[in-house]
Amino acid sequence: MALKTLKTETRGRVAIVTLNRPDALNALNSELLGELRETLAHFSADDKIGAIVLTGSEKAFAAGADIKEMQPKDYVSAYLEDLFEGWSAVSNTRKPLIAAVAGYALGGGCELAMMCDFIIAADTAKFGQPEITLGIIPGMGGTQRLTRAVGKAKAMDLCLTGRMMDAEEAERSGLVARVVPADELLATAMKAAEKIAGFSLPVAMMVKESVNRADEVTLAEGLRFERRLFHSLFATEDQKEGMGAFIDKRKAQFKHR
Ligand code: CO8
Repeated sequence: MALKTLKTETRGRVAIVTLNRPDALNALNSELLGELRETLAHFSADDKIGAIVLTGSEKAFAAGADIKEMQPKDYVSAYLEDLFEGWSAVSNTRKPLIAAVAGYALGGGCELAMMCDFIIAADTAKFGQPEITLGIIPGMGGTQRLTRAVGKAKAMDLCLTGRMMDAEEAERSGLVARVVPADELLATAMKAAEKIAGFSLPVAMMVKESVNRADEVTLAEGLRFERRLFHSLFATEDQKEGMGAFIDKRKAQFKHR
């Protein structure tokens, strides 16, 4: 497929997907959504890929939903097309997905980063939910995922004032997993992705599924879910191999990669 709004590349078992609308600071329009959905579906189905890195440019991961595309919409069309529902394809991606964020991650850009499994930020990153300044509220999880990530006080502060927070504050608040110098961003994200992609793929996918459950269910339900997945892994060759390799003092060669 010829892509207009994204660039893709594979390095070993890692796919790198780069948002590529430089003239609009990677604003997220429907064309980009279509291409991203197709790209994620493609890499999800590719046995040779074990992890995906989603990134943008030095200046912007993404400066939000495309305001120019959104501005003329009316209530009925937004409701009928279930505007932005299509983005749930990102959070429904089952393979590990890392956001590597430099520059602006605003509105839908911040929400897109939060749909990934974790965020590695450059020290230049700026996160925010400025929708209130446009007369709307976040529409792709900003009031929900951000609140779970940073707590009510900071989520209210960011969503009500529309201010941006820098990478250091984002790490301190629990929104991002690590902050690195901008020129080390992609290498750091790649290293993490390569590490993940070297493990057993079904195990990494179960980790993801189980951690995500923590946001959705009670502690008792979550613990039960985790234990059932845990038990199921004793039916796999990768559990025998992983534990056998430890005992033999050698590197594990997982079959299901
Ligand atoms: N939509 C469309 N175009 C944009 C967007 C955007 N979100 N952001 C930047 N651009 C365009 C600008 O219009 C400009 O285009 P042009 O050169 O044709 O005038 C170009 O990108 C460069 O931008 P600036 O000149 O403004 O660059 P600055 O460096 O001066 O400023 C900022 C950078 C501060 C990031 C500024 O561009 C800005 O404030 N952008 C808008 C940020 C924003 O409000 N984002 C929230 C959008 S609403 C939203 O995301 C709702 C989420 C709902 C779900 C989303 C699902 C995807």
